[in-house]
Amino acid sequence: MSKNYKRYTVTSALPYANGPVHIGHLAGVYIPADIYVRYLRSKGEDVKFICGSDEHGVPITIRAQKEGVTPQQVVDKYHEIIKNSFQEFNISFDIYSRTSSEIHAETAAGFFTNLHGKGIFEEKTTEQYYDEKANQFLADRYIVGTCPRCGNENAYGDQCESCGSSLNATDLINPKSMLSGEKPVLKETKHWYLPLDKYESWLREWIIDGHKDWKTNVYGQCKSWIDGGLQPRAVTRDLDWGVPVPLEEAKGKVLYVWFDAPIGYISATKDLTPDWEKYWKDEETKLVHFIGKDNIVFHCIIFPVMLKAHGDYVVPDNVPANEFLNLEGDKISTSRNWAVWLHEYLEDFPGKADVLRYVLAANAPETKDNDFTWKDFQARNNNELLAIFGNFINRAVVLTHKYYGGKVPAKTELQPADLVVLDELKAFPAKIGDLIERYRFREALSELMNLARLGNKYLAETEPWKLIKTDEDRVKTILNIALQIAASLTIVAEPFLPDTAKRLAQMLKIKPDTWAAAGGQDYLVADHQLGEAALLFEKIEDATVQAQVQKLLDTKKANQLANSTVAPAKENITFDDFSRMDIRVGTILEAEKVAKTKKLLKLKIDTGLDQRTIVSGIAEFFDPAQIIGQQVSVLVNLAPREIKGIESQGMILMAENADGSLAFVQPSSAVKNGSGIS
Ligand code: B3M
Ligand code: ZN
Repeated sequence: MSKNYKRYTVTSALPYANGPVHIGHLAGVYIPADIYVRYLRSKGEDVKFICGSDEHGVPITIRAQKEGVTPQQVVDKYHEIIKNSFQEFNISFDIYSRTSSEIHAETAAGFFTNLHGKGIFEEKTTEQYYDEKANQFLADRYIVGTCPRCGNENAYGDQCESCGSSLNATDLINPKSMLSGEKPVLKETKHWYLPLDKYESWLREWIIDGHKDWKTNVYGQCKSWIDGGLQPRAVTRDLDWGVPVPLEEAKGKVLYVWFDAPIGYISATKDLTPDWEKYWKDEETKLVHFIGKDNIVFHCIIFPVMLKAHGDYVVPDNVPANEFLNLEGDKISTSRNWAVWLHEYLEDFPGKADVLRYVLAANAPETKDNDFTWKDFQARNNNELLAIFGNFINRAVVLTHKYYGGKVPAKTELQPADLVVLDELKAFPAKIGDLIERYRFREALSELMNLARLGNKYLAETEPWKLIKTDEDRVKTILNIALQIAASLTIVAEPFLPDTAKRLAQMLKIKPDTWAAAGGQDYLVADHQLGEAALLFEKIEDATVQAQVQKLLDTKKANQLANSTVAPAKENITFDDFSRMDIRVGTILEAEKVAKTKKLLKLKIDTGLDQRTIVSGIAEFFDPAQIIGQQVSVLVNLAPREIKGIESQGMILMAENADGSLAFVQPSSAVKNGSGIS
């Protein structure tokens, strides 16, 4: 189904403005989209690259409530942070808009009105949970209760994060409102539904028969949704944050965030240009959505059904969704702070946006989930960007300065080896471009590196630094050809490494040219004066990446502390059971480590009754010298036990922190040794 298109509308998922963006976002969505768009522009195509913040939905209101601010304040804050991060990584949107804007509210409401006028929606009254104290219906995320599958007491109304089951709020045992803590009641409410089921045969024809070209992960998910039987979906919600439903009888209701967010692509285009309609309504426009795999159903089924129902719009030609990127073997998580945040990366690696772009594109989770590790980051910088790309450019430019004052020497007679290299050079742009057009960005990037490798190898094999004494004509040809490769790199590297391409072009003193110029053997004319040689990449040291790994280890530790649960209560005992324990206050008189053990201290304690020896597993947390003189609580009538050959006569009571560290249980002011504890 390849069509001849005249223009492109490329969208990338609108990030929720409830937190900053991290490497997972970049690798999965924004870098692939940016590579694609920069390539199209370089080809001279008419393309609009659309994005913006998704500012509605429950995640935003929950964050607002947690921070004690309004939803608008939350989105204002994160919209700016996200927008800046994208700018710093050179994601070249034509517009970065937002869904809390006026133009969006109008567009989304207008879209709803259009479908409503056509009689598309089904209206249904159902029972939903309602918080009588807070006087509002509860979104699924606002209800917690016990998961009927696994017993987790903190499952949400839509999902249990413990066992991963997706739930209905009414499945929860002991549901509680997160607003008031009260038990919610069921109450009738009316909503508007998009009848996906009525579009099944169209979807089958359009996707199952018509889009076998889509990525297998995308096609497979669509097929399983369609085969599983589509249900009408409510497109309205009882919430006060969102685009109001434009109907008199729907006062207090808003459009469901997944109804309004994709319309955000349209309103952002309107925000960009008065000429927006041709980017959405003309059959010669190719619409492509870049998203992560969790958004497939919305972009391949629900939004296309909306567009189809409206009737004036084109539907996507492709939705090249990616899988997920993990971080050092664990799922990236905003709530657990398990992420490399873009704004933090640039604080630690100023000027190195391209390095991260490179590593993330090389590792993009195109066909399966992938892992980002700092070690790989370092290796790719040092062994690929620096050793291959940077080294090649540096050699070519430095030698030209050394032998020819930085002027491009003219080619002389070409030898067979030169012709092979020039042929290869010529073939690269089409090879790279073809991979980009098929959304195979990793392979495209590795072909780009192969072009740098070609140059590196050519110089290594021809050794102009040796020939300069014997065969100057050869040296001229060799450097000329090497510089032609370097010049082509300014073009074909640009979609992947825009900063680097720019710096390289400055070094070669050439203006950025179009894709068609790449591969040419006379792109740089003889006598053209180059600029000064400069290093494109620098080595990343072990200590630098170790510091990043340490940062993650600290996060992990903090999470363990925060998540470690308090041990469940033990069975009840009688007062008699308790009073059989004889607990006294004593003072530590002596303390020493027990030889050949890590954890044990041998203590001499004055219990008021006697002086006795107690062996205690506290050596990891206390320095023997520091604890002498401290008062402690001692269970004195515990039967003596032999520990490492020492008779231990009783036990010291300790409080254990969540991380396993220990503290003495002691009276808040000094008391007489032997005082009873009861
Ligand atoms: N904000 C979900 C997400 O960030 C959602 C995407 C909207 S795209 C129209 O994963
Ligand atoms: Zn569960």
